[in-house]
Amino acid sequence: MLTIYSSDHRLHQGVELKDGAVSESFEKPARAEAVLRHVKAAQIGDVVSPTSYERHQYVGPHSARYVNFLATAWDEWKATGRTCQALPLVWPVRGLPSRAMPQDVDGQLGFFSMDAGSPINAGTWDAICSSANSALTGIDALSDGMRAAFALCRPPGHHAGHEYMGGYCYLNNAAIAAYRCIERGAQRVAILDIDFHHGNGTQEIFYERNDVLFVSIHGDPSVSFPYFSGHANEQGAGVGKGFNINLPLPRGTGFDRYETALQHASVAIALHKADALIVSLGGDTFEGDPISHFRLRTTDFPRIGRFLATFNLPTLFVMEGGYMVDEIGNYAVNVLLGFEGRA
Ligand code: Q9C
Ligand code: ZN
Repeated sequence: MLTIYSSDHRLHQGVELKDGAVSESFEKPARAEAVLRHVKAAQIGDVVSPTSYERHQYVGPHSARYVNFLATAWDEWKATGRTCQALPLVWPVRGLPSRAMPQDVDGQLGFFSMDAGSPINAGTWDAICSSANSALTGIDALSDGMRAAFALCRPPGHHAGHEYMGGYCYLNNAAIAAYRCIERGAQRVAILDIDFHHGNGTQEIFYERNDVLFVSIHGDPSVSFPYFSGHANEQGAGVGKGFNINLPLPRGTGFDRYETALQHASVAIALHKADALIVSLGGDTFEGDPISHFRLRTTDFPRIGRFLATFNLPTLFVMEGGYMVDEIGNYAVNVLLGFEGRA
C-alpha cells in the first residue's frame, strides 16, 4: 500500500490547556514519526511525498474566508507584537447576538474555532497544507486506479468544520479528499470514521448531501469530546437525511460491541453503492490511549482492517488521532496489514 507522508508536519508543534495550565499538546510530531517508523518496519509499501495543490482545493469543504484566516492568522497575530502561540479565548455561543466576523485576530480566532485545542504558530499553515495535500495525493492515486493508500496526515482533520478549527484539527483532510474524489468522477463516496472521537467536522460538511455517506463509530458525546455532536439522532438534513449515521458507544467499549457497530456501518456502506471508501483512522480507540475511553486491544486492529477489506472498495486511509505515541504506529499499521491480509 502506498503511504503519503511529508516531514513538514514538524513545522507545527502545539500547546494545549490541560489541568489549568499550558502544556505540550498530545497532538505532537512524534506521533507521525512513530507511525512512519511502523510503516517502514512492516514494509507496507512505498512512502512518497505529497504533491502540492492550490489553496482552492480546500474551498468547498471549507469557506474561502476560513482558509484565508488559516493562511494569515499567524502574521496577524505576530503583528500585534506577540510571539507566543495564538489561541482563541472567546466564542460566539448561543445567547450572544452577533455572527459578524470580527476584524481583529483575537476575535477571529474565536469566530473560526470550536475550542482552544488548535493553536496557531509560525509553521502551522505549511504543516496543515502538507497534511491536506497528503490526503489529496492519496485520493488522486485511487482515482488513477490504485486499490488503497494511506495518507499519513498530521495534524488530523475530522473535527475541522466548514468554518472552524478545533480538537487539534484545522483543515478536514478526509472531507477535502472526498470533494476531490467527486471532482475526479466518483458518483458516491462513503466516509467511515473510526477515530475514538466523533468526526463532527466531517458530519457538518456533508450533512445535507446524499452523495457522501458519513458513518462514525465513537465515544458517546454525552461523556466524551466533542460533547456537542455525535448523537444517534443526527441523521442528516434535506436530501442528506439518512446519509449521516452516528454509532455512539459507551465508555469502556471493547471489541465485541465495536464489531457490532462495524457490521452496522458495513451494511449502510454497501447500500450506498459507493465508488470509494475514505477511512478516518484513529489509534485512540486503543485501551491505553491517554485521552480516550474505549478498550480495543492490539489484536483487534488487524481484525478491523480485515473487515474493511471485505467492503471491496478503493480505500483511502486518512490518519486522525491516537495519542499513545509509542503504540499509535503499531495500531494504525496493524489495521493496514489486516486490510492487506498480512495480519
Ligand atoms: N485533555 C482527535 O483525536 N481534547 N482529536 C480533549 C484532553 C480534545 C481529539 C481533552 C481531543 C481532540 C483528532
Ligand atoms: Zn480522536
